Amino acid sequence: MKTPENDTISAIITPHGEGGIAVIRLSGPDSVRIADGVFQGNISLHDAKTQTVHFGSIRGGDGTIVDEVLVTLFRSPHSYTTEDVVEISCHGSMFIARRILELLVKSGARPAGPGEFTRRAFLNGRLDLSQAEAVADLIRADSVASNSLALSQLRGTLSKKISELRGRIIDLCSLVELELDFSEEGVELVGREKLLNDLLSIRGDISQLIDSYEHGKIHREGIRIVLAGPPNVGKSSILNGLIRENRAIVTDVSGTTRDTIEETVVLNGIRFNIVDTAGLRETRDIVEVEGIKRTKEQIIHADMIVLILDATGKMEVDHNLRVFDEFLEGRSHKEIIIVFNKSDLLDAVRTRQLNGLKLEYGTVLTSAKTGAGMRELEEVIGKLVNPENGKVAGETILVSSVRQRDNLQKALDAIDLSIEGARNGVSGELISVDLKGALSNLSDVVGVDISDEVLNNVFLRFCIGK
Ligand SMILES: Nc1nc2c(ncn2[C@@H]2O[C@H](COP(=O)(O)OP(=O)(O)OP(=O)(O)O)[C@@H](O)[C@H]2O)c(=O)[nH]1
Ligand SMILES: [Mg+2]
Repeated sequence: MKTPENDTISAIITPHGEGGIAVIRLSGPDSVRIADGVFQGNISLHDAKTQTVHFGSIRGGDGTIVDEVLVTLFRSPHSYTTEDVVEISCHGSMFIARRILELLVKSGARPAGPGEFTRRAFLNGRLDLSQAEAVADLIRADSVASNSLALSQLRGTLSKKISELRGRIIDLCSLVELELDFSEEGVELVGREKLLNDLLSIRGDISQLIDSYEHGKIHREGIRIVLAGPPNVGKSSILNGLIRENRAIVTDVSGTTRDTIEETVVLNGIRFNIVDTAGLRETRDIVEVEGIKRTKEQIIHADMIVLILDATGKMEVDHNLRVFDEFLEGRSHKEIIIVFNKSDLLDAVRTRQLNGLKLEYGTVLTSAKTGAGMRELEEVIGKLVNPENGKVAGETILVSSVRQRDNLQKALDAIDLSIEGARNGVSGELISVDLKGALSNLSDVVGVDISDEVLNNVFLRFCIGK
């Protein structure tokens, strides 16, 4: 565990801008003294009990009243950071909030850095690192799925699982090591068979956690869908249809969209980031060329591609697929949906033809103009998302950061070495080295004995006031 820092920090913890109230937080050993220096209420905070709220005013250096405020006192350890915390709620003007912050800094508080309150909560042992990461995720949550995932992690589901795994490895480790003490006598305390089975079971659990990262990513960041296709087929109209808003400009001029446009829609609790792109075609227009370059980059980074074609076009499906082959290469068919748009312009024969098309991709016939087929498109998109990912059950354990996943991967590699050792009859001594490696990797997931560099990286994701 790192040594906790012990100065007193302060920051405005509400969003910058006008609001009903703004809150300035102080945390550290001098919080109460510093707050008392600027606050005038019925009692001095020095004499107040923990978790109490007090009405009064904040006075500037020259004695003038800056604002009327409510002050909330949290005495150590009953606070977010476990230190003495004072929160001053003033009227929601940034000007007033900054003036109060300045007064607190003049009285000895240090302006807090990004994520510093949460960092202290971690350093003081109130949260482990995976829970601290969950705080950042929770603040960013914008769908039911990302909300429940972050909350479940904050409540320690991942931490509990890691601690259970560590317990199982420690048990194995001590048995293997005890065996070493008796090695002269040739005593085998854990049968090799049992050791191997236990290791395989631990391996299974770690590997499941690693796999859960991809699911976690979907809940946190959403799924990136890129709408691509030739110009004028109705890509922007379909974007507008999906987000139910006239966001992108639609005209009958080919090459209307020149830059990428990204919008978010939540379907069935999952967030989709939908990107409308410039139509792909040969062109000399430099703006359009740049737009097309961006389209190609978007296609590379998409989780899912909706290739939109004009349903009234000649039998151009094969041709278009060939043109798009270059971008779609290496993609599983599951990640591509083909949409034939402008179905309202089709005659019955052509409609039948298109409906009868047997392609390896999911296909949908739509009319962005009348709305026909749009619901079906949403359903096809929804079905491509693994149904398992559609819901986050109350206590599902999902790994949510690359950092956590990488440490789990290292633990898995170490367990694999120990499995190999156990299979090849390697001595307990060597097996215990690998097991200890795995233990330390698992500790890193929750941040026991973590380096400053890793810590700084984690808290970079926070903003000031968190
Ligand atoms: N009849 C009919 N017209 C449509 C439909 N969808 C789009 N359009 C029309 O087709 C034209 C092009 O639509 P956009 O949505 O701008 O097409 P786009 O693919 O974004 O075009 P670019 O941005 O130029 O690549 C516009 O005049 C739309 O009104 C449809 O389903 N039926
Ligand atoms: Mg467009």
